[in-house]
Amino acid sequence: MNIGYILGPAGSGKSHLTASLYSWMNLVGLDVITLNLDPAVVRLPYAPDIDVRNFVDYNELVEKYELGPNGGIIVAMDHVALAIDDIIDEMRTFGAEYVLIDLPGQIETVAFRSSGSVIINELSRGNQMAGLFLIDPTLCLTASSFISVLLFGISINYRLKTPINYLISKSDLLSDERATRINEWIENIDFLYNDLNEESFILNSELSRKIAEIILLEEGLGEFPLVSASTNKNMDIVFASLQRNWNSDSIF
Ligand SMILES: Nc1nc2c(ncn2[C@@H]2O[C@H](COP(=O)(O)OP(=O)(O)OP(=O)(O)O)[C@@H](O)[C@H]2O)c(=O)[nH]1
Ligand SMILES: [Mg+2]
Repeated sequence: MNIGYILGPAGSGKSHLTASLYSWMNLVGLDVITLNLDPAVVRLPYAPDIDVRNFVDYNELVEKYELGPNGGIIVAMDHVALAIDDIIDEMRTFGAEYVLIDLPGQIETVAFRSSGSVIINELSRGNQMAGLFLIDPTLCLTASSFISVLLFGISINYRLKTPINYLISKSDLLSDERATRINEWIENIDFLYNDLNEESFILNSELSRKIAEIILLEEGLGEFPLVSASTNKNMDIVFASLQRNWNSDSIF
Protein backbone atom coordinates (compact mmCIF):
# COMPACT_ATOMS: atom_id res chain seq x y z
CA MET A 1 0.00 0.00 0.00
CA ASN A 2 1.01 3.61 -0.56
CA ILE A 3 0.26 5.47 2.65
CA GLY A 4 0.03 9.25 2.87
CA TYR A 5 -0.24 10.62 6.38
CA ILE A 6 -1.27 14.15 7.09
CA LEU A 7 0.21 16.06 9.98
CA GLY A 8 0.62 19.59 11.19
CA PRO A 9 -0.15 21.86 14.11
CA ALA A 10 -3.61 21.74 15.74
CA GLY A 11 -6.26 23.19 13.47
CA SER A 12 -3.96 23.47 10.44
CA GLY A 13 -6.53 21.73 8.22
CA LYS A 14 -5.45 18.06 8.35
CA SER A 15 -8.95 16.58 8.37
CA HIS A 16 -10.25 18.90 5.64
CA LEU A 17 -7.20 18.21 3.48
CA THR A 18 -7.76 14.47 3.97
CA ALA A 19 -11.33 14.96 2.74
CA SER A 20 -10.31 17.11 -0.19
CA LEU A 21 -7.41 14.93 -1.35
CA TYR A 22 -9.56 11.80 -0.98
CA SER A 23 -12.28 13.34 -3.18
CA TRP A 24 -9.76 14.37 -5.82
CA MET A 25 -8.09 10.94 -5.87
CA ASN A 26 -11.49 9.26 -6.11
CA LEU A 27 -12.51 11.57 -8.92
CA VAL A 28 -9.49 10.67 -11.02
CA GLY A 29 -10.20 6.97 -10.48
CA LEU A 30 -7.58 6.05 -7.88
CA ASP A 31 -8.31 3.24 -5.44
CA VAL A 32 -8.05 5.15 -2.16
CA ILE A 33 -9.38 4.75 1.38
CA THR A 34 -9.20 6.98 4.45
CA LEU A 35 -8.16 6.11 8.00
CA ASN A 36 -9.04 8.44 10.83
CA LEU A 37 -6.32 8.04 13.46
CA ASP A 38 -7.64 10.71 15.82
CA PRO A 39 -9.38 8.91 18.71
CA ALA A 40 -10.65 12.15 20.26
CA VAL A 41 -12.20 13.79 17.20
CA VAL A 42 -15.92 14.54 17.48
CA ARG A 43 -16.80 15.53 13.89
CA LEU A 44 -15.03 14.79 10.65
CA PRO A 45 -15.57 16.40 7.23
CA TYR A 46 -15.47 12.93 5.58
CA ALA A 47 -16.72 9.42 6.36
CA PRO A 48 -13.58 7.40 7.16
CA ASP A 49 -13.34 3.87 5.76
CA ILE A 50 -11.49 2.88 8.91
CA ASP A 51 -12.02 4.74 12.15
CA VAL A 52 -9.71 4.43 15.14
CA ARG A 53 -12.69 5.34 17.34
CA ASN A 54 -13.97 1.80 16.68
CA PHE A 55 -10.78 0.46 18.28
CA VAL A 56 -10.11 2.94 21.09
CA ASP A 57 -12.77 4.61 23.25
CA TYR A 58 -11.28 7.99 24.18
CA ASN A 59 -14.16 9.02 26.46
CA GLU A 60 -14.06 5.75 28.37
CA LEU A 61 -10.30 6.14 28.96
CA VAL A 62 -10.74 9.72 30.15
CA GLU A 63 -13.42 8.60 32.60
CA LYS A 64 -11.60 5.50 33.76
CA TYR A 65 -8.26 7.20 34.46
CA GLU A 66 -9.75 10.61 35.34
CA LEU A 67 -7.69 12.36 32.66
CA GLY A 68 -7.68 15.84 31.21
CA PRO A 69 -7.64 16.45 27.44
CA ASN A 70 -3.87 16.09 27.01
CA GLY A 71 -3.50 13.09 29.30
CA GLY A 72 -6.52 11.60 27.53
CA ILE A 73 -4.99 11.80 24.08
CA ILE A 74 -1.63 10.48 25.34
CA VAL A 75 -3.26 7.41 26.89
CA ALA A 76 -5.55 6.99 23.88
CA MET A 77 -2.55 7.02 21.50
CA ASP A 78 -0.85 4.38 23.69
CA HIS A 79 -3.97 2.26 23.13
CA VAL A 80 -3.87 3.01 19.39
CA ALA A 81 -0.28 1.68 19.37
CA LEU A 82 -1.52 -1.49 21.06
CA ALA A 83 -4.33 -1.83 18.50
CA ILE A 84 -2.27 -0.93 15.42
CA ASP A 85 -1.96 -4.52 14.15
CA ASP A 86 -5.76 -4.89 14.17
CA ILE A 87 -6.12 -1.53 12.41
CA ILE A 88 -3.62 -2.60 9.75
CA ASP A 89 -5.48 -5.92 9.32
CA GLU A 90 -8.67 -3.95 8.65
CA MET A 91 -6.79 -1.71 6.18
CA ARG A 92 -5.63 -4.78 4.26
CA THR A 93 -9.17 -6.12 3.89
CA PHE A 94 -9.94 -3.19 1.57
CA GLY A 95 -7.12 -4.17 -0.81
CA ALA A 96 -6.76 -0.48 -1.73
CA GLU A 97 -3.68 0.89 -3.44
CA TYR A 98 -3.68 4.15 -1.50
CA VAL A 99 -4.47 5.03 2.11
CA LEU A 100 -4.76 8.55 3.51
CA ILE A 101 -4.27 8.85 7.26
CA ASP A 102 -5.62 11.80 9.23
CA LEU A 103 -3.51 12.23 12.38
CA PRO A 104 -4.67 13.73 15.69
CA GLY A 105 -4.79 17.43 16.41
CA GLN A 106 -2.27 17.09 19.22
CA ILE A 107 0.46 16.07 16.81
CA GLU A 108 3.06 16.08 19.59
CA THR A 109 1.51 12.85 20.86
CA VAL A 110 2.42 11.18 17.58
CA ALA A 111 5.67 12.97 16.96
CA PHE A 112 7.37 12.98 20.31
CA ARG A 113 6.12 9.92 22.20
CA SER A 114 7.10 6.35 21.61
CA SER A 115 3.52 5.33 20.75
CA GLY A 116 3.81 7.55 17.64
CA SER A 117 7.01 5.84 16.50
CA VAL A 118 5.43 2.42 17.09
CA ILE A 119 2.36 3.40 15.03
CA ILE A 120 4.39 4.84 12.13
CA ASN A 121 6.92 1.96 12.19
CA GLU A 122 4.17 -0.67 12.05
CA LEU A 123 2.39 1.17 9.24
CA SER A 124 5.71 1.40 7.35
CA ARG A 125 6.26 -2.35 7.38
CA GLY A 126 5.95 -3.46 3.74
CA ASN A 127 4.24 -0.19 2.75
CA GLN A 128 5.45 3.03 1.12
CA MET A 129 5.04 5.94 3.53
CA ALA A 130 5.03 9.67 2.83
CA GLY A 131 3.93 12.54 5.03
CA LEU A 132 2.33 15.89 4.30
CA PHE A 133 3.06 18.61 6.83
CA LEU A 134 0.55 21.45 6.76
CA ILE A 135 1.73 24.98 7.36
CA ASP A 136 -1.21 27.09 8.42
CA PRO A 137 -0.58 30.54 6.89
CA THR A 138 -2.47 32.20 9.71
CA LEU A 139 0.39 31.01 11.96
CA CYS A 140 3.03 32.48 9.64
CA LEU A 141 2.34 36.17 9.68
CA THR A 142 5.97 36.97 10.52
CA ALA A 143 9.27 35.57 9.29
CA SER A 144 10.11 34.24 12.77
CA SER A 145 6.78 32.42 13.09
CA PHE A 146 7.28 30.92 9.61
CA ILE A 147 10.70 29.59 10.67
CA SER A 148 9.35 28.23 13.94
CA VAL A 149 6.59 26.27 12.14
CA LEU A 150 9.19 24.87 9.71
CA LEU A 151 11.44 23.85 12.60
CA PHE A 152 8.47 22.09 14.18
CA GLY A 153 7.96 20.13 10.95
CA ILE A 154 11.66 19.28 10.74
CA SER A 155 11.77 18.08 14.33
CA ILE A 156 8.80 15.79 13.63
CA ASN A 157 10.63 14.54 10.55
CA TYR A 158 13.59 13.57 12.73
CA ARG A 159 11.26 11.52 14.92
CA LEU A 160 9.17 9.80 12.26
CA LYS A 161 11.97 9.16 9.74
CA THR A 162 9.81 9.06 6.63
CA PRO A 163 9.88 11.62 3.81
CA ILE A 164 7.69 14.67 4.32
CA ASN A 165 6.44 17.35 1.97
CA TYR A 166 5.48 20.77 3.27
CA LEU A 167 2.22 22.38 2.11
CA ILE A 168 0.74 25.78 2.83
CA SER A 169 -2.86 25.05 3.75
CA LYS A 170 -5.98 27.29 3.68
CA SER A 171 -4.48 29.29 0.81
CA ASP A 172 -7.95 30.68 0.00
CA LEU A 173 -7.55 32.76 3.18
CA LEU A 174 -4.25 34.26 2.00
CA SER A 175 -4.20 37.69 0.41
CA ASP A 176 -2.11 37.96 -2.76
CA GLU A 177 0.28 40.16 -0.82
CA ARG A 178 0.84 37.58 1.94
CA ALA A 179 1.14 34.73 -0.56
CA THR A 180 3.79 36.71 -2.42
CA ARG A 181 5.67 37.46 0.79
CA ILE A 182 5.76 33.79 1.84
CA ASN A 183 6.89 32.87 -1.65
CA GLU A 184 9.66 35.45 -1.45
CA TRP A 185 10.85 34.01 1.88
CA ILE A 186 11.06 30.57 0.27
CA GLU A 187 12.66 31.71 -2.98
CA ASN A 188 15.15 34.22 -1.64
CA ILE A 189 16.78 33.79 1.73
CA ASP A 190 17.64 37.51 1.86
CA PHE A 191 13.94 38.46 2.05
CA LEU A 192 13.49 36.11 4.98
CA TYR A 193 16.64 37.33 6.66
CA ASN A 194 15.71 41.00 6.20
CA ASP A 195 12.25 40.43 7.64
CA LEU A 196 13.74 38.51 10.57
CA ASN A 197 16.06 41.42 11.26
CA GLU A 198 13.18 43.88 11.22
CA GLU A 199 11.48 42.01 14.04
CA SER A 200 12.81 42.60 17.53
CA PHE A 201 14.05 39.09 17.50
CA ILE A 202 15.33 37.15 20.44
CA LEU A 203 17.93 34.99 18.70
CA ASN A 204 21.07 36.75 17.58
CA SER A 205 20.99 37.64 13.93
CA GLU A 206 23.91 35.43 12.88
CA LEU A 207 22.19 32.40 14.40
CA SER A 208 18.91 33.39 12.72
CA ARG A 209 20.60 33.58 9.34
CA LYS A 210 22.27 30.21 9.81
CA ILE A 211 18.99 28.57 10.82
CA ALA A 212 17.23 30.11 7.80
CA GLU A 213 20.03 28.97 5.48
CA ILE A 214 20.06 25.44 6.86
CA ILE A 215 16.35 24.84 6.64
CA LEU A 216 15.68 26.54 3.33
CA LEU A 217 18.92 25.98 1.44
CA GLU A 218 20.72 22.97 2.88
CA GLU A 219 17.78 20.88 4.08
CA GLY A 220 16.18 21.37 0.67
CA LEU A 221 12.62 21.16 1.92
CA GLY A 222 11.38 21.25 -1.66
CA GLU A 223 8.41 23.17 -2.96
CA PHE A 224 5.75 24.57 -0.70
CA PRO A 225 2.56 24.28 -2.76
CA LEU A 226 -0.34 26.50 -1.76
CA VAL A 227 -3.34 24.27 -1.21
CA SER A 228 -6.92 24.75 -0.14
CA ALA A 229 -9.44 22.23 1.05
CA SER A 230 -12.14 24.82 0.42
CA THR A 231 -11.39 25.25 -3.28
CA ASN A 232 -9.49 21.95 -3.85
CA LYS A 233 -6.59 24.01 -5.15
CA ASN A 234 -3.50 22.04 -6.21
CA MET A 235 -4.63 18.56 -5.12
CA ASP A 236 -2.89 17.19 -8.24
CA ILE A 237 0.38 18.74 -7.06
CA VAL A 238 -0.11 17.29 -3.57
CA PHE A 239 -0.67 13.83 -5.01
CA ALA A 240 2.39 14.17 -7.27
CA SER A 241 4.55 15.10 -4.26
CA LEU A 242 3.31 12.04 -2.36
CA GLN A 243 3.97 9.88 -5.37
CA ARG A 244 7.55 11.13 -5.70
CA ASN A 245 8.22 10.07 -2.11
CA TRP A 246 6.44 6.72 -2.47
CA ASN A 247 8.56 5.97 -5.51
CA SER A 248 11.84 7.06 -3.99
CA ASP A 249 13.94 4.83 -1.79
CA SER A 250 14.93 7.80 0.27
CA ILE A 251 15.00 7.39 4.00
CA PHE A 252 14.99 10.77 5.69
N1 LIG B 1 -10.85 28.70 4.56
C1 LIG B 1 -10.40 27.48 4.80
N2 LIG B 1 -10.63 26.91 6.00
C2 LIG B 1 -10.16 25.67 6.21
C3 LIG B 1 -9.44 24.94 5.22
N3 LIG B 1 -9.09 23.74 5.73
C4 LIG B 1 -9.59 23.71 6.99
N4 LIG B 1 -10.23 24.87 7.28
C5 LIG B 1 -10.89 25.23 8.54
O1 LIG B 1 -9.93 25.17 9.59
C6 LIG B 1 -10.50 24.59 10.76
C7 LIG B 1 -9.69 23.37 11.16
O2 LIG B 1 -9.78 22.41 10.12
P1 LIG B 1 -9.49 20.87 10.38
O3 LIG B 1 -9.47 20.20 9.06
O4 LIG B 1 -10.43 20.33 11.40
O5 LIG B 1 -8.04 20.97 10.99
P2 LIG B 1 -7.23 19.81 11.72
O6 LIG B 1 -5.78 20.11 11.50
O7 LIG B 1 -7.74 18.49 11.30
O8 LIG B 1 -7.63 20.08 13.23
P3 LIG B 1 -7.24 19.17 14.49
O9 LIG B 1 -7.38 17.74 14.05
O10 LIG B 1 -8.21 19.59 15.54
O11 LIG B 1 -5.82 19.54 14.81
C8 LIG B 1 -11.96 24.29 10.41
O12 LIG B 1 -12.74 25.34 10.87
C9 LIG B 1 -11.97 24.23 8.89
O13 LIG B 1 -13.20 24.62 8.35
C10 LIG B 1 -9.21 25.58 3.95
O14 LIG B 1 -8.58 25.06 3.02
N5 LIG B 1 -9.72 26.84 3.81
MG1 LIG C 1 -8.36 16.84 12.49
